[in-house]
Amino acid sequence: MFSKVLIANRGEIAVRVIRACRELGITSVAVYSDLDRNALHTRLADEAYALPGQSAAETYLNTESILKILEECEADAVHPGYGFFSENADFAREIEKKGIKFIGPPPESIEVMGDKISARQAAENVGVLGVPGTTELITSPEQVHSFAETYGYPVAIKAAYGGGGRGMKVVSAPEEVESAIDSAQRESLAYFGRDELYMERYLTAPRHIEIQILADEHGNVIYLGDRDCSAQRRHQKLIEEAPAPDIPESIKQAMGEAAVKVAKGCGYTNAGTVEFLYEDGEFYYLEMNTRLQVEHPVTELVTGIDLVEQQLKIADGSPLDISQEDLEIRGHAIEIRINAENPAGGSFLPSPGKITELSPPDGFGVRFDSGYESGDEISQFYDNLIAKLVVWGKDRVTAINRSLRALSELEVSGVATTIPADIAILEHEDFQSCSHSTKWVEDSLDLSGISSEKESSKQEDSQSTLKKETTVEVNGKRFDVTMWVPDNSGVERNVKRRSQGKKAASGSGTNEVRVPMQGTIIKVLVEVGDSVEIGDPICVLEAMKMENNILAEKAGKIMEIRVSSGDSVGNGDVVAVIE
Ligand code: MV4
Repeated sequence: MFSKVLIANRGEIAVRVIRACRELGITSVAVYSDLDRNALHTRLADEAYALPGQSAAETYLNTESILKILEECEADAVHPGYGFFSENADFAREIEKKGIKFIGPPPESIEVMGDKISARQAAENVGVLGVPGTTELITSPEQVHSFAETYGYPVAIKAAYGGGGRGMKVVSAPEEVESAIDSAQRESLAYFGRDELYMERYLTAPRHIEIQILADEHGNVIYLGDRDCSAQRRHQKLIEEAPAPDIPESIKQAMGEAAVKVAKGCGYTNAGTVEFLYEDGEFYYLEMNTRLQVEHPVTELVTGIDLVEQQLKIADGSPLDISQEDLEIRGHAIEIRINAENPAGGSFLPSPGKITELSPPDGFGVRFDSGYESGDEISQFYDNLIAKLVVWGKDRVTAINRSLRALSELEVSGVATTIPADIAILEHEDFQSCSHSTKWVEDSLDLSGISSEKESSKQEDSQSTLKKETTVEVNGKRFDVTMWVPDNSGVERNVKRRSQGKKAASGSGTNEVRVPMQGTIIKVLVEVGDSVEIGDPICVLEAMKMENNILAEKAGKIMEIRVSSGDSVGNGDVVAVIE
């Protein structure tokens, strides 16, 4: 086995590989940019070397810097993680020229799959078919017109060197073709430096199913079941699961066998993923990803196989120690991506900044792969994936409920996150009944009611607490209540609410007095202009057959009252504003 592995990556995937190395007794070497000098992966690795600079191009995408470190540290292999150099044939060649093992497929396989036309051809050569389409370059609009006469509209015009949906245009009528070709070419040239195009019939509501494969360097290839990654927006996946639910076993087996054929056909080795679209009982080959994927843990949880350990063993020349017949899929796994993005209104705006508090969930069936800890900074320069919550359950319903339970324990403060969108998906009846597709989050999921403010941590804004005594009435019975409330008069305080799905209005609370649950206002106890102290009752909310006093969370003057007696209010609604 290798004695030292350099991990040419950062964040949670670098951490994932470092952990696997440690378990196998391999010395791990991290590389880190200026911004990552104290990052989790830098701290966890046995050795760490600086990549001077900030941007990805200056650091994690700087071949020269990485090659220099390789000479210095004397690693015998490089794990590229995902993104960055993971699917770069030139980088793999540079590494291997130095006699260092690239933990991934041969450069030739990366090249075949990197060009989507040759990838389509490679699959066709072994009898695996994509969506009806062409492997010839589009040179004129007439080609698209005549293709559409046979197969009908819509037609997808795709960039041969595209990725992540870039350079793909969908046309629904002949008059749209010319300008779609132009814009697909422009986009592809801008992003990938090449502008070759091809086309396929466009499927309007497919599911995205992918097959994990492992191939050793002795000709053995197996598939490790399937994953469904249909819950995505703008080609960024939000939630993935294994096995893909509600697909006939015969189809899954056929997809698995097709994936193995494709891998064998291109001389593939190491871990890889073959992507398919599934619609109306048919599946179609889409492309092959020649790297370890973000969502690999869901496959690990249902197969019990450590994919990074397998990658290291395969790269070291070992034959596969698992056979297709021995492989068993057990239970159901769900991965929830926690990105530093604000999903409010479906916008998913990046929310870089300092994570003031990160408190991971725990318990049976819960795994938390994080690239960060409390106090770490999410930089605008890199991918904003904070962590992946990966949950196992005996079946899909258990896994969904466990995911929601774990999300209710998870606390992230300081940056906005995708958590409210993740909850909205998991709680949605379409997701639960598997009637979603790759278009569903963007076209059908209503994210207008959700918000994810940059919450600040409790420790930071509650320097001290005040003991307050008051009385409340519950069901007509009087109780004395003692409260310890934050003594932060004048300091902005954020109210944190967890696990409230669509209504996760984790408000920038501060001046706003909000109700914690749905109900009816039965009495308003203050008037505009009144001065209130922390803990003073503002109004009485009747909810779940009980009367609840809604209290002021800061001292000040009542500036606004937004409700009156008899009003119905929802979870998180503002009843008054204090200044
Ligand atoms: C398609 C398609 C429908 N029909 N091709 C998007 C990214 C690129 N890698 C391939 N993509 C698609 N190709 C045909 N012929 C729909 C998509 C697609 C998609 C695919 C997988 C996961 C999410 C997606 C979201 C939108 C569109």
